[in-house]
Amino acid sequence: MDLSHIEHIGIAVRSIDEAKKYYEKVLGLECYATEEVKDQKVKTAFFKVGQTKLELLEATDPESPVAKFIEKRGEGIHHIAFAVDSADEALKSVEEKGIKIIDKTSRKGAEGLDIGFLHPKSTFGVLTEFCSKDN
Ligand code: CMX
Repeated sequence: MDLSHIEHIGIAVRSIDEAKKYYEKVLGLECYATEEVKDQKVKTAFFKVGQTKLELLEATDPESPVAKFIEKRGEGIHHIAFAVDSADEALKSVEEKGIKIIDKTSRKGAEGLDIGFLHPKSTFGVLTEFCSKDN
């Protein structure tokens, strides 16, 4: 498995419209895409800083993982996503090493990437995602 870079950092917010003002007007970043990921019950907004993206996440349903996260911990960093050659192979590889995974196989995430999550209880408290482009 080779992690090439941090693909994005996911940030849970109550309102993308509100949070966007900070990223755009204070930090001077540009929101280059917004997308709803129905499967994950979230709306997303993307910014680029170098080759790393920031992904703002707003829940679209009270049962969304992001809604539960905000209820428990408040707004803030929700997950870190690593770019890999194959999310499926990376998930398999860490599971073989005893890490608890959330997704046995990858699913489709924002920007058409194949994504899969590792459980934060197995990764020192950091919800971790692998992302890869369709092979
Ligand atoms: N980072 C770190 N710890 C987290 C966490 C996060 N993002 N979300 C939950 N936890 C912690 C909880 O605080 C809890 O800890 P304690 O037991 O110490 O209180 C523990 O994990 C288990 O939490 P839980 O409430 O029992 O379980 P949840 O129902 O909240 O589920 C998780 C947690 C990670 C399994 C679930 O959020 C999940 O499957 N996440 C993956 C999918 C996802 O997050 N999608 C949204 C982003 C989609 C995208 O980027 O497109």
